[in-house]
Amino acid sequence: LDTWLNPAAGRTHVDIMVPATALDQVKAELQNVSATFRVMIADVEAAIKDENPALSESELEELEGRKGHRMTFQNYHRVSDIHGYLDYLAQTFPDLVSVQTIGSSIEGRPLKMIKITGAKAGPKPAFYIDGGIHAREWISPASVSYIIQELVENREKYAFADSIDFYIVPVVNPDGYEYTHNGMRLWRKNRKDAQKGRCAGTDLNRNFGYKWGGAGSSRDPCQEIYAGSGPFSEPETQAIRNFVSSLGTRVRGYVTFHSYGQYILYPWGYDKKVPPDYTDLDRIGKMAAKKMREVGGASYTVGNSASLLYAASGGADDWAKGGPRVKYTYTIELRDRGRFGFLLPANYIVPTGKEAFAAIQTISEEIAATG
Ligand code: 0X9
Ligand code: ZN
Repeated sequence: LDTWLNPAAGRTHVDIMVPATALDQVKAELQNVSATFRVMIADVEAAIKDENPALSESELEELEGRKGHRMTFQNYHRVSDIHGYLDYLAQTFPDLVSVQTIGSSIEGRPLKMIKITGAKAGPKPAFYIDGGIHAREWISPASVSYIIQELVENREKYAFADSIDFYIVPVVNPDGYEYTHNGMRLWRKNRKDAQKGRCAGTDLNRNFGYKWGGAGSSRDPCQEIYAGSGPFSEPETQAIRNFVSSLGTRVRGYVTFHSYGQYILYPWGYDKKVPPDYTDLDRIGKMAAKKMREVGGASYTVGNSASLLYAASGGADDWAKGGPRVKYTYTIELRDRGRFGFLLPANYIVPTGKEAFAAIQTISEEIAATG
């Protein structure tokens, strides 16, 4: 069985994917132990076919000719389209935007970061945002791309954007992400050792070097939560560590987007403990949830990561809080709550992107106000 979502506080169910051949047996076992169950997705393969009606090459070329890039928010895109959009923005708005490659993935793909500069003079607080640590969580890079669009192309609407420098990596795990497009749709990890005929992939969200290797992570490369051979053993997590560290004490926000479940999580993730300033994190988190609901309609639950979900060590958020001590550090689990799970149809990109942007706006306004 493949667990998509574990049980959590206030949620007494678990989402599991069952091979068709095992379905009758699993149903019988569940009935045996008087567990109630509901089929959420009757045919995963059919759901995969439905989620992302592909644009043809000619439609993509038409788009590129008309707009200068291939990005839409009606479809999930390949890494090259997402990176192409960043390059287009840098060319079109050279005073505001620049693109930098902060490292390379295991398979040699660039880890591209877009910097969106605040218009105000002088040193400004920095806000680091990323997506796509987990390959199969397609709504994450899509929503982060939506955030980038708002910050650049609709900039005049947002006063806070003048007083913050944003640093955004939409696809932290490009190898895994590409593999979900051309290999296994439900792949989670990076593609470490994929060519070597053993179990492939490190869970990048278990590979960060704060409380690495503790609860909720595994030393077994065959597990979905394999933490890697050591803290920061992977080039993707190294690149983030090096880049965020280079920003120094300017960094006031760190948000990493995942799916699914609709949660705004704050540290710690390694244990059911909270950082000393968790009341601030909780207050801003709840303001974000309220705004997200207003703009997109979905409800998000706010709380400490290990208490609300499960303990999991080596996460990016714990490192951001425990290493460079970033004040507003969150993991946001985007839509949905299990109806489609990882296979969220592409027509949900815009409402979910609006929610993601509302969260960034709320946190940014706090950062801009407090300096
Ligand atoms: O388990 C994870 O890495 C995240 N959930 S997901 O379903 N997207 O895989 C939650 C991470 C929360 N943060 C920490 N545990 N540090
Ligand atoms: Zn994830």
